Amino acid sequence: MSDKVKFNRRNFLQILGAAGIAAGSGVLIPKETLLARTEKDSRRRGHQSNEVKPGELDDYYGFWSGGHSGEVRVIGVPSMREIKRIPVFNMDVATGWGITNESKKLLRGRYTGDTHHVHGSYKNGTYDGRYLFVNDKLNNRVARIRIDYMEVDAIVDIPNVQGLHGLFPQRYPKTEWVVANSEFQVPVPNDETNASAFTKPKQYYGLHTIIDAERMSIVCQVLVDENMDLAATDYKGKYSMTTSYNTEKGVTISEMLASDYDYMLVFHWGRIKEALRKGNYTRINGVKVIDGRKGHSDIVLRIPVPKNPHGINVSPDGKYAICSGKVSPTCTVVDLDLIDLAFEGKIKPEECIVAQPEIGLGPLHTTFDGRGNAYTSVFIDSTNVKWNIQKAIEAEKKGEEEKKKKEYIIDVLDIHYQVGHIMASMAETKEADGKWLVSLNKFSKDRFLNAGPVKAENDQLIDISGKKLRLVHDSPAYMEPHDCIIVRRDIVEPNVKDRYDMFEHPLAVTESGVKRNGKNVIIRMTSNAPVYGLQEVRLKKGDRVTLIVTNHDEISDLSHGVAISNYNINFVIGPFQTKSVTFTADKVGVFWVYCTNFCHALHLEMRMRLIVEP
Ligand code: RUQ
Ligand code: CUA
Ligand code: CA
Repeated sequence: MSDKVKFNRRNFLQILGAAGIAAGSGVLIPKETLLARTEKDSRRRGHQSNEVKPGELDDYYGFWSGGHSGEVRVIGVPSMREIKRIPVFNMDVATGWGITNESKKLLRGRYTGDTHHVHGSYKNGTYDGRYLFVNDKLNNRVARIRIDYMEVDAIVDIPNVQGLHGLFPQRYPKTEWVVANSEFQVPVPNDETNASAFTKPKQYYGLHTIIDAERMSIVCQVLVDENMDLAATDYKGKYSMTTSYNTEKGVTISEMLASDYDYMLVFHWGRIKEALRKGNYTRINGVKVIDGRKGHSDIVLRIPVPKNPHGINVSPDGKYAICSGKVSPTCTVVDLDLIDLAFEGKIKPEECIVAQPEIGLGPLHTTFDGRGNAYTSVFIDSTNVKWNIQKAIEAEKKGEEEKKKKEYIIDVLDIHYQVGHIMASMAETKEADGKWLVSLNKFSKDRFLNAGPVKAENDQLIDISGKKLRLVHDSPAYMEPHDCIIVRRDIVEPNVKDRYDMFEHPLAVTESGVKRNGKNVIIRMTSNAPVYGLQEVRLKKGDRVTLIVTNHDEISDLSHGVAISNYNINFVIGPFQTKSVTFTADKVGVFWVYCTNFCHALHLEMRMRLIVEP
């Protein structure tokens, strides 16, 4: 490219940038300017107004897991506008995810998933804006999304488990490990070598999997008797934790509810590392499995928690882990500073519990405002309950009479209806800012136009900047968003790129052309609005064809589509992106390859022919 062209392009991009069109490139807008702009945008809206006017941008990036849609969504907060869907475990024809060779390599034939928990990578207890991690409860995988492209770059299979559910990254000093829990107990290994265990549920186990976040490979698994539901890590890099609701090893509902107490489990990372060093593990399906069962090692601490607890969340000051009771109307507050003493046997595990405030019927998840308050979602009552952690601890100390007054409860907000997860802005970090809270309600019933028996869900936005909770917005959500995180814009935005690094893809095409080797044909093609680098390609029936396309348009947002008529091939390439697809030319005739993404006044003319001869 000549200097002259480069110069002109810069100018053009700067003009776009000034007009607010090319926002999102760290190259063009320095971080300071972004922060100032965030503040200006929210000031213009007035104090805690959720209105985001045309031309203004949201203060937060919300990352939503998509549940059984298998995807992750990007939602602007506080506008609650859906900005993007990131295909993860699902096929997405709009982008070509699951159709191109690149995505097929990651998905390996499995196009359904169930994303529950999406979390960001951390540095020193707050998000570093590099990655998101998300679980697949269905096919037992963990995917990593790189934030610069908002695209999945790695998927790791988790063997030996089922119901891969709770997931949480290490928060301190940075995310080297990500932990993921198995909610369903199964025989380990779960194959013909262990068939005698199939009908003996007492020989079913759960596994706490530790994943190397950089390599996206498995470090080890810790075997326990219990099932494991949600996951959390502390703010010191010492422990991961989980709740278990099936300590009974039941296989029916009534068996899982038999006991009045289940556990919060704490995993001692120092001792896990020691076991790995000393070789205290067995290999099962290629993975190092450490025995963490009761009486077999001192790696796991079991704190009794009343009846089938669900969520586990750590307060932003790092002091407390809060287990939400589900079947019990309480939340259990565990003092994390006491965990070491319990591991050393100096106090009993139950002595780590400092409060058990009564919250309501069916507490599921708890989030925080960074001002000492907790917010718990209560499923059966359909409420969000704001309560003060310190007041709950004081009431516990003073005894039953004081507890009954429930002075720790600050406000109760009715929501519509049946809330699952609840999340406040930046609440999973030490920078929790107590501005917005989203209540992810499973039922919407009559809140939106009736669109048939299967209805949208209802994500409600709540202002938590004052003493009382103030409901400000309802948004229908396509099923089934499960959990979310709300991340300050200045952490994410400077990392987001407007174009791909062209040569990151080893097959990037710089010159269009066709190469034949017997029946194997490689078509290399560029795209530049409004033309492809080739006008026609001649093929023979039965040819094995690989089509590689690189988009040479670098203007922000100038993407092209590549769709091959009647060949079931459809994908999109962003600026400087390369994608490829391999197929057999099994249909004879003339087939138009056309652009699906409106890119130019002559977008409709952007097409070429594949001529497949008999
Ligand atoms: S769980 S509604 Cu899959 Cu996150 Cu609690
Ligand atoms: Cu290229 Cu439309
Ligand atoms: Ca139970």
